[in-house]
Amino acid sequence: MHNIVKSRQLFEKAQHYLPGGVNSPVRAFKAVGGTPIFIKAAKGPYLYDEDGNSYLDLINAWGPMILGHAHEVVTEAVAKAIKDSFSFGTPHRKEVEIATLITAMVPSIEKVRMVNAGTEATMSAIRLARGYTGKDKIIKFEGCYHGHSDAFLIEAGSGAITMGVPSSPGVPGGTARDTLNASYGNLQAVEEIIAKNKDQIAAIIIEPVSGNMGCIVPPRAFLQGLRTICDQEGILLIFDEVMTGFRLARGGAQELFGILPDLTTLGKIIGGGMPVGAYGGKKEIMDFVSPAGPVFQAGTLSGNPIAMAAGCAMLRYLYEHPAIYRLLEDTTQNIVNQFQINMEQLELNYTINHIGSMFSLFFTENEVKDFKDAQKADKVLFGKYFHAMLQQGVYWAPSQFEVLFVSTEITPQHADQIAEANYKALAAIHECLED
Ligand code: KE4
Repeated sequence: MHNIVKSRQLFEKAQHYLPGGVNSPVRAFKAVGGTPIFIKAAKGPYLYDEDGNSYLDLINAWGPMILGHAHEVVTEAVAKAIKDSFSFGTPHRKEVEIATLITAMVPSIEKVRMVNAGTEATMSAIRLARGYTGKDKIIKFEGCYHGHSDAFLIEAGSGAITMGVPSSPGVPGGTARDTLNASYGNLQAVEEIIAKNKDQIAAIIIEPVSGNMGCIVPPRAFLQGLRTICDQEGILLIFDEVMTGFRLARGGAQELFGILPDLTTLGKIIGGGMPVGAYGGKKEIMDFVSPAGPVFQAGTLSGNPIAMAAGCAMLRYLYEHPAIYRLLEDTTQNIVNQFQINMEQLELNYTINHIGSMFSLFFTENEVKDFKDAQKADKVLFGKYFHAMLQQGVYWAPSQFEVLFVSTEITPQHADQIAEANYKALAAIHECLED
């Protein structure tokens, strides 16, 4: 067991002042048990904790750190911007620069509004869709996560017509009525919901590749089917690319699949690690947003100069170095290939889903195509695996229902280290480590 005394002390104190000792639930290790590790610094592919342990990072701050930690392109841009103060509350040139980059990179975005988090982006995109169409209901998919605004904290009710029910106290029943749930990948379910709610649906929102029930890549035909049905029914198609944006390609999943949504929500990578989100799409829709149009949305720190400096540096680098996406894909394929070899040697057959630099190892031998499949994974075994990897210096996501993100700083040597840790962890939790 590596020494985590300082993390334990800090967590003990944190729980007196912060709910659960954290500022975002998944960080508390509830799904895997044990004490969350307090990270002190990070550089390249490594996290360094308060007790001097180092870890190869496969979370990368839940996606943003695609270039690894403290990449000089981003740190230098922030260091320069800080000299000019932190926030003006006025228009400034970097807002124009980042908007120009986003519209150049994301195929469907003609105009964009900068906000401060993915949640703010999706919440605003839904309000815009409702304002633009004059309709109230939305369709989301079980297992997809779009941030914590009320409209999304709704799970499929037991009712056959998938009437939503709040998945958190504090979400009013009235809100739940307007959120309908379908299962991921099931176009027929969407068609049935639309038929039962004719001319009442403003938008369908989806993670075009799921990352929040683990990695699930839907058939392209499913996404194309959503595009077609939205065109037929006057429904706006919203791709929530907070995770996949700038991650799967410069233009995200919509570039990879060649399917254009009406609105796109963005986050994570867009801020280079700083608090930034955005929503954007066709001009005629985005011009409904205040002050150009009647749909109100605002934010004191939206377009903050320091965050824009980080985001501009990150996006400009990705725009100018498209070859990194092939590098990320090759690194991820290398890791997945070695994991498969490990499982063959250990006579295990767990499911790995991956695309680009996103992957998940599900502790189930079934294929994982939707949330119900993902829920069949053995979460206890996952928890043991998580800690076995942590002990070997690999920081895995502390939940079976998360995805791993590979950064450009993971070299073939690091991939070998991760694969070796994976072998030992699988062997240990199955107690079949050869002598
Ligand atoms: P934020 O408000 O956390 O910036 O973004 C919400 C969000 C929206 N849409 C998608 C597809 C997302 O993945 C997220 C946030 N993702 C989680 C990871 N599962 C963030 C980690 C956390 O909640 O601490």
